[in-house]
Amino acid sequence: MIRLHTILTAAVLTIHCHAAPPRPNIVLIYGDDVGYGDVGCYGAEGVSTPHIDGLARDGLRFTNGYATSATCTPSRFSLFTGKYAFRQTGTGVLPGNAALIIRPGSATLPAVLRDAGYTTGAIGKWHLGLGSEAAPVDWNGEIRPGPLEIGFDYSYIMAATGDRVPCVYVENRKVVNLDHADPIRVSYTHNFPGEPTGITARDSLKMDWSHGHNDSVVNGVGRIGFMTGGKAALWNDETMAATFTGKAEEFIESAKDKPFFLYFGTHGIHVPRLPDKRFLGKSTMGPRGDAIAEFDWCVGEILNTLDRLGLAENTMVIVSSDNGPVLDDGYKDMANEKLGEHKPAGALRGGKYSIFEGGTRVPLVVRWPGKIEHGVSGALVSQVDFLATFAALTGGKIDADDAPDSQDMTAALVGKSEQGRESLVEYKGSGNESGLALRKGDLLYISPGVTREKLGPWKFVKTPAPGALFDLASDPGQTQNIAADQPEKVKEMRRELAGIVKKGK
Ligand code: NG6
Ligand code: CA
Repeated sequence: MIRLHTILTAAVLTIHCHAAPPRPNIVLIYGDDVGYGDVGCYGAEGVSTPHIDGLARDGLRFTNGYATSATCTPSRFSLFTGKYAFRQTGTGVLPGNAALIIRPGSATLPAVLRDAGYTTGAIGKWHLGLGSEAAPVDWNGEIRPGPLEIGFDYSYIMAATGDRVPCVYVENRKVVNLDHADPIRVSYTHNFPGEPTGITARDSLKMDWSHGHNDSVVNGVGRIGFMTGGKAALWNDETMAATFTGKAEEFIESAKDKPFFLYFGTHGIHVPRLPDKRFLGKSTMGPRGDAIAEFDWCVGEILNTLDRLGLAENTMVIVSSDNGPVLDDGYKDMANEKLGEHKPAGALRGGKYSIFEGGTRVPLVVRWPGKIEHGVSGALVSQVDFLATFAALTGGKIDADDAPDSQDMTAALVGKSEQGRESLVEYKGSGNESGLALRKGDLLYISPGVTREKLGPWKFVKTPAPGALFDLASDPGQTQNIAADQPEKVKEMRRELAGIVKKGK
């Protein structure tokens, strides 16, 4: 009798286990401007990234993983909405006082996971706007709509970028450490009386600017845009990585009893590159390389936290980036001069802002112990797929109209298949429909237009009609435009790209 009971219990348990396998926590560590060649396991020189390399060793490293766009805002827009950013105007690089560009209540990545029972957190870089056109943000009041209105349970963010005002952290709907006797005001058109700028106070700057970045001075650094007030709330660039990482760890700790999703958008390695003093000299490349070392430290801290809490086994950790690399992006931080042998985009042509491969092909490393195959995968995957993929992994629901460009890439992401997407669209990220490319298999078609190449000083390159064609298998550096040899292929891919663009209309 006892034996039978034991067997029955075991059988029930087995059935139960099959019916509801534990759903993984998902931690997405999203670097800023980290190029395809910027981490050790992708060939970096002059800096080591042991934590990301370890993650790749224990997981899967993708050689054809893509951000959707070559700048931040459109890439994050696509990541959260499952929609290519060229489908919506106004998704180019946003100022720090822009309105939220994602519709509250829509089926976003965090909303779908939250509805599936996940606790969702957004820590770090936001850059998707806050407030609405009708009710612009008052930084001294309740800041909404924002992350909490598009599906996050908790947020601790910077509004835009490290080089844009307002230079304060926003926790849920409030500026952190705000003294109401010293209200914050922000403008992208005019300075406030008596406030120094990067031009008037240039001699006092701790890091000089090379282009732009000469409006308000915060923490000794010229920024884009003007602000006044909020002195007690101003951030410190040097402690930003530790601040965000600490908040990410607190979130994991508080959310650990239910499945959770953490979007951790690091500021590293965007400008201004002012890593904590512990990282100075950790690379041979000056601030840009030291910021890579700091970014790797952030990854290590998150992995340690998962280990400490016994969560590593059932957590899918993803490390990637929002767009390709850039050297001098407006501050004199010696990024060009101290580069040495390091190739920020690896063998790829172009980088941030460019329609060439270096703009959107980025590091993508995924670890989920025991659940995914180890190694290197050449499957073609895009971050626009995370919504459909994570929905499939977690039992989240999306309707046919939601996330129109997102495909379920679970099999590719866990290494069960080398078969990723058949094709994907790459985008310069200019906020309109110009600067698109279609990758299909190993072929890449680039539409006519002008784009940047080189990592600086930039060179502008024109692609004449009917566009350029490259074979990325034999020519990853895109040195040979084979459009003239394959006019039929060009026509076919041009037509296909036009069809994808039209699909959303
Ligand atoms: C550019 C800024 C650059 C960076 C970029 C956005 C100037 C001269 N350049 O306009 O420094 O902030 O916008 O970067 O102002 S992103 O990674 O957020 O897309
Ligand atoms: Ca970026």
